[in-house]
Amino acid sequence: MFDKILIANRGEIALRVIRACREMGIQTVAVHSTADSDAMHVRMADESVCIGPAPSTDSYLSMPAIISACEITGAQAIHPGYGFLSENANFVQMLEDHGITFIGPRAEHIRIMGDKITAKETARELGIPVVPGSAGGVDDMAEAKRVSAEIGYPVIIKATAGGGGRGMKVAQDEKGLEVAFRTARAEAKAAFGNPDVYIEKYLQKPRHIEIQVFGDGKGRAVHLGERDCSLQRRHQKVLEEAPGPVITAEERARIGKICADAVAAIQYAGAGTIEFLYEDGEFYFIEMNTRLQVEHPVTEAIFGVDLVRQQILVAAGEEMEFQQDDLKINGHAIEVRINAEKVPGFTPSPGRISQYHAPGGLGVRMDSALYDGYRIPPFYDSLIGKLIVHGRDRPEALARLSRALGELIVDGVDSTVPLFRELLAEPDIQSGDYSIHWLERWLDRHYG
Ligand code: MV4
Repeated sequence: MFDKILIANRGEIALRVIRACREMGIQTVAVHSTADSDAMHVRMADESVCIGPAPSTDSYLSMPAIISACEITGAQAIHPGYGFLSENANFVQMLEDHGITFIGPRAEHIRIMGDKITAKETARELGIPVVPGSAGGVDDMAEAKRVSAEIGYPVIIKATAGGGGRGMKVAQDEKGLEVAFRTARAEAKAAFGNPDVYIEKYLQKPRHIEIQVFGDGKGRAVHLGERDCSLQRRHQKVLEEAPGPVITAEERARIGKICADAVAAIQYAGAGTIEFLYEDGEFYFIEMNTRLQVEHPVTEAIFGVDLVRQQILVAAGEEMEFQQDDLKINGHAIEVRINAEKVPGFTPSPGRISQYHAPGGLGVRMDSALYDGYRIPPFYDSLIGKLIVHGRDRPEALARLSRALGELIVDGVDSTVPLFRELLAEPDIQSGDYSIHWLERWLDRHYG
């Protein structure tokens, strides 16, 4: 096992990793920018290294600075958290050259899943159901029309280099396709330096369901059910829950086994998420994320596992501590993302936290790096906390969420806390009747 791990991240996820390390008796190294000298992850780690100025390109994204910090402190492994360098195949390769262990999958798997066409092609070959669409890229209008007529309108045009919803265009008919295809390619070239696009059948009212998988890197893998992440705004998730309110035990077992078998077949190492659109009882692969996700705690809550601990074990060449048969769902969990943002525009609201009080009690987990008097710097993501509740069933989780939101105090900046109090009053949220479009429509109706 490692003696010392460097955490190449900040905020709540850095704390999350430090906590797992501490329970395993592993020393921790925090890295930070000059803007984060007073950050909680720096205080909580055993050691810290300043790796550069405030902009993340010069600090949290600086591979030489992070590798130097490893060499200076003698850290043997790096946990990347999410975002930043967590899905950078070149970084993983560079670490290998320096004899540092990356706590995550192999560079090859990150690279495959980073290209959306290769990812979809690989998923299809591994037996994962995919959205009907073009076989690979589509580079001229005639082919775009042929493919679209074959799969039937409406269709969606996506950038190969895109992801996270950037560079997508919907076409209702052949007339619309002409404009959509041209703009999609132009925008993809401008945004990603790569004009390649592919075409899929457009699903009109799906849910976003993602399957948590975990592999030991030697051909054994399990699934840990699904999360429903349909409540989102502009591709930013707002609330996530597990299990999905509309997924049956049979559906879970079936798609879960497909995903676990697929990642076992490629000897995938560590945590991964296979994202699907779900409509009319069918799952359609869209992407795979080769990292620990922001919303992993809802899965941890219902399965009673520590995913970060398992990531560290597997990276050190040890066995994960469960098999598929050990993994039984207990109750229901919901996470809400607390962002320092002003609703309804979701404009960032950095500044000084004049008062912070975390909720507690049975079934409540608050993952946050906030403290009284902390100054939220304006340079990074606006996520300042995640409130995760767990109950015996969905109604109990909802009641607990409402109770915990009542206890939570985040003063001094605008936040998404009041939004959640409003959302909980909505019958569709109480019943679980929402699709990927629900929140944007609700925001339009309430604030539009
Ligand atoms: C789609 C789709 C409908 N049909 N693909 C958006 C992000 C990217 N990961 C995939 N996305 C979508 N792909 C087909 N064939 C609708 C979306 C989509 C979406 C997906 C998940 C969560 C929120 C979303 C919001 C708008 C559109």
